[in-house]
Amino acid sequence: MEQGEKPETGSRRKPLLRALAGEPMDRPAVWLMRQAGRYLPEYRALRQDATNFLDMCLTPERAVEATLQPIRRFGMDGAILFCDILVVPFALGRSVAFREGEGPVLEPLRTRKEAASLVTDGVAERLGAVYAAITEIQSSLSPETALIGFAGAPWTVATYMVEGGTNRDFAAVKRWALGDEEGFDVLIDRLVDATVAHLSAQITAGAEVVQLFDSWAGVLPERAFRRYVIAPTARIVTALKTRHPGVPVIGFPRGAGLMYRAYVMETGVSAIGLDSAVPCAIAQRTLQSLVPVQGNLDPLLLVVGGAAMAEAVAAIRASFGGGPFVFNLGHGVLPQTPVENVERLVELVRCAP
Ligand code: 1CP
Repeated sequence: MEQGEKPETGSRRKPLLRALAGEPMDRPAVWLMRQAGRYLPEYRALRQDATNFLDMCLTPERAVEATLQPIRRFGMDGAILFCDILVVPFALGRSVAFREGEGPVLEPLRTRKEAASLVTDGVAERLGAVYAAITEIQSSLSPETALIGFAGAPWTVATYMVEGGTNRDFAAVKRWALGDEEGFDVLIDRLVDATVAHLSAQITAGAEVVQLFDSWAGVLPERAFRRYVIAPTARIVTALKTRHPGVPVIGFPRGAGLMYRAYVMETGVSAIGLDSAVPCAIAQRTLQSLVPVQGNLDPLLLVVGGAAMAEAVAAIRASFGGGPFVFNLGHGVLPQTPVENVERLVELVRCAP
């Protein structure tokens, strides 16, 4: 049996794995992007003890605890590893810091020469603490809960590396990507190799599903979307499926709009994460007919709660409930989210339709 493949079949398998395998379900499997984090008081307490955020990701006992906190409270079907997409630039030797209130700060990478000097050998060795956490999490989860590993997709990670942090106009990275395709390909190629190594090591350590977060896929025009989102994702998916057949890869090209269908057809992802702007009826016809879909409650509806949230949950379930489906948000849980709304959401998703 290949690493990561599970011997259980049919109804004995974990609900999340069954949904991702396309099995019909009485109720959808559910987990939430950013289900660990500042909206949880126990996370804020844990975070206070850590010197910095990266240290939290790279200290197995803290990463294990942060991963398990939302599972203890809400019992989701998926536990997502507590880590960050920016551990990959860190493992490539770039400086990465997280400043309070400011977000991530990286040393900007702006030239082909610098991209060519990135060393991808040894990435997985440098992130050994992450895989140690995975093995420990796997041993603490109930037999019903699946462990989700993840990485940022090359384009999204490149935006942080080139801009030097969060920058909502993407001027530097788009200028490079659109104006010097061959030079920018050098950076993307390095990130493809590093991402395959990182995800493959996560699967070997015990991740049963992996998700590629392409949070900024939506800012590219079509030609660049094909070159920097679809093509690198296809290479990562092919490499992972060769090494770990049977381990589902969820693609999340946030904001991809009309490019969602090409992304699904051309990357080979096993399932597709939908952002909240994707109309459910259209996605049901054009995407769920191809692969299982995951999403897509607006995170602000989880902040609002009450009848507005309940109605939106019912509408999403009505659209997707008849096919392969994993309930999630359209993006991450927001820090101002009331904990009781998350409890209520999980109940609503699990009640009879
Ligand atoms: O002090 C803190 O607690 C830092 C806040 C925080 C947290 C809780 C950051 C900094 N990262 C994380 C954890 C994290 N990041 C997870 C954990 C698992 C879970 O989902 O519960 C995951 C999956 C991520 C992924 C991530 N990091 C993405 C992709 C998803 C998305 O939200 O678009 C991105 C873009 C990042 C970069 C990042 N990490 C942290 C910040 C503040 C940012 C910048 C976000 C931005 O530019 O808006």
